[in-house]
Amino acid sequence: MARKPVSPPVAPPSPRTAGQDTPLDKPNAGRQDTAKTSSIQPDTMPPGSVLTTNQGVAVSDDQNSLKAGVRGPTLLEDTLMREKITHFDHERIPERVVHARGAAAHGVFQVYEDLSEISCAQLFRDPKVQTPVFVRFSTVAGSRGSTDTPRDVRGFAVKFYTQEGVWDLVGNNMPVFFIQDANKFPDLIHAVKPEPHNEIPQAQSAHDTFWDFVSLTPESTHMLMWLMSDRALPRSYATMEGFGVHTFRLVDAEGGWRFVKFHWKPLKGVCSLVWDEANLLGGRDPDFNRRDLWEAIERGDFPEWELGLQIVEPADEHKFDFDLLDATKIIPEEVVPIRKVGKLTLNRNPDNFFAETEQVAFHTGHVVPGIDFTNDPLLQGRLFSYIDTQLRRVGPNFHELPINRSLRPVDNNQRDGFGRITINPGKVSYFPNSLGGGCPMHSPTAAAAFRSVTVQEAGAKLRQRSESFNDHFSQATMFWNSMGDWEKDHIAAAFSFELNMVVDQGVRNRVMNELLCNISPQLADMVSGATGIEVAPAGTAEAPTPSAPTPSGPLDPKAAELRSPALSMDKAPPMVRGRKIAILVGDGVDSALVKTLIADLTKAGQVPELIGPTAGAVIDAATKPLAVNRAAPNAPSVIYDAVLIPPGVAEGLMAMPMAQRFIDEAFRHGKPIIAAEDARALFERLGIVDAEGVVIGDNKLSTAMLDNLAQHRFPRRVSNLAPN
Ligand code: HDE
Repeated sequence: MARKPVSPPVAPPSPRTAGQDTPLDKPNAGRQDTAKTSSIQPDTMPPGSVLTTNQGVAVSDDQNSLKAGVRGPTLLEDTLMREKITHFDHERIPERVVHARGAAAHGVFQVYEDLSEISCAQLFRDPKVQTPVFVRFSTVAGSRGSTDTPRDVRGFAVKFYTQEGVWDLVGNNMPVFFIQDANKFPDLIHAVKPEPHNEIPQAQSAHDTFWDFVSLTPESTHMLMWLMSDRALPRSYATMEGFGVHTFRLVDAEGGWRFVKFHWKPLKGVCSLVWDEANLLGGRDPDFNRRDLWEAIERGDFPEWELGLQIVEPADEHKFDFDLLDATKIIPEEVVPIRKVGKLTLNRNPDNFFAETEQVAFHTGHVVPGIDFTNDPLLQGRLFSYIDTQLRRVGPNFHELPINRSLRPVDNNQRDGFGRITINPGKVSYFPNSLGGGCPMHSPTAAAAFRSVTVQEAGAKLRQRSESFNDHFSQATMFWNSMGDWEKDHIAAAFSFELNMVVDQGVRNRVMNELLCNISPQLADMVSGATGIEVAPAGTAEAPTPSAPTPSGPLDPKAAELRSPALSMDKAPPMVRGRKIAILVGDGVDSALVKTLIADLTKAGQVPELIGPTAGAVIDAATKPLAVNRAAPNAPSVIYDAVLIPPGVAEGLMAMPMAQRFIDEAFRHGKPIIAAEDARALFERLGIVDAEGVVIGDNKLSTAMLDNLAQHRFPRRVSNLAPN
């Protein structure tokens, strides 16, 4: 039977408007979501419901190829099959060289107030304007089919569809980067990607080539601290900070400018997974972050971030202990406060992963009037790389794909190329011209067009790094100093885990004695204890190889005092919506209490799920069935944020090793646990009593749970140095 068409037919685009639809137009328009219609005349069918070829010819049998006899060979003449299979064969485009695995969503950005005193960009000027955005989050090292939760940097790329054209803020969830000069990027990525002889390991930095490279690249030290911290294991995209990383410029209407660092501050606070949990999730739910983003948006729990700006006047450029053009440095928030200027809200899931999330093409060079670059040598290289990669990956007309289209109509004399969509009428494709009335012509008002800032640039032509880029350790030390005790434990455990995966003794020693010892003797000792790598007596460490730049060190006494409390995650996040709560149930459960609990938690914006021994139902204390959401074997504890055990089920759980493993894992991962009094014996058997964040004996279950939930995790409870 024919399915009802999902939308009215769409008129073929007029030549002039072809290619001008935007990702904001209702995306279902024109979708060919059809079913088999063999017995019905196409012209009596509603438009859009008949299966056709790509040339619009109706197809009556799409399930059998054309053969010479029912048991005979397939004919070359079967153009229907050949078109279908050829298209299928060409379905893949090259995955991104880095950031291949990602998930994305649509949304809006809006400023709180008129910021025209610092930027003439239209999206910053009018608090009434909602600028549509598309945001793609990603991991860096893994391929497109890898898991969501490896220890890795996360991409945080925002495409703003402003009235003045597209602005891409292509950032990460860490504010610094591994290298200072773009020329090193291919080496960094070759080192961190799976090793080329056997393509192992997938999506991990825990292998020889990565640590070999960074041990010879001391400028990566600060970034390593972020990578080894729990920032590399975000609980969800909605609980991640984002950073533009480089110093950019904001430009006002008069051409005056200031330096700026961009920050995204999540309204849900910053929350991470713990390492063992992230590892298990890799197997139990490889789509963990992607699913979380999708489900949150579907239920209306929209992820939100505030845009923060750190502004530095040009006159203050050289007032810092580091160079503003050095992407391995942050400006501590305590030194230049972050001004929150607007809000980003993600409120719509993509309709098609490939058309939108895969084909979206970001480029640091996509800026609008009011935003400009600096000479950061990493940013300068990116300005070349991103357009190059889009040409290779998506093709020269990538800007015409709906997800990449500018809201402002595009008009220029560029023509043709693979996949051209726009049909440009007329014979004029050059400038200057008189035959086309001089169109398209230069913008009559320079202020409304893109202008690069006027700055004096002069210098000898040379391949050299500025000496102001030489300090590679002070901010790594500052990061360490700013951590809480459990954060330090997690960082040391992460370094230890990674170095224990490294086979080459020379690499292990170099990381210890040339990087860690220059960050903090305490960190070096902790890692030494867990890896057996000896700390060389002062002054005896192997000299850096000649190809590596000379590190600044040993430990600068001034650096040992540096601190930036804002870097620590050791604070309770704001009470957040969307925590997933497992309620373990079995026969004999008090279902009235469970139903009230579910209603209360749902009202509070949380996501409770009932887990039973099998999918289906359990029989409650009043011998009535209570439907469950999932069966225990399909519901590992790692996909939940908290566990609740209502009265009446403990006896059943005692007989279920799987349930006990569930509770034990939740405990080891520091999750809030709350249980009725009758579960006390079960917890005693598991050796879990009197622990932080574990409440046993509250038969009402609700308020303590909510208080505990606000903590997200009880990290001091997590077993640290032994990940398993
Ligand atoms: Fe990227 N980066 N990158 N990068 N990057 C890419 O572009 C590159 C860097 C970042 O969701 C590629 O479309 C160079 C810093 C994100 O589609 C490629 C250098 C930061 C994404 C590329 C850097 C980033 C990319 C691969 C050193 C944080 C994913 C596919 C000069 C500020 C965007 C693509 C998305 C993607 C090159 C360094 C963030 C090859 C040469 C620093 C979030 O063009």
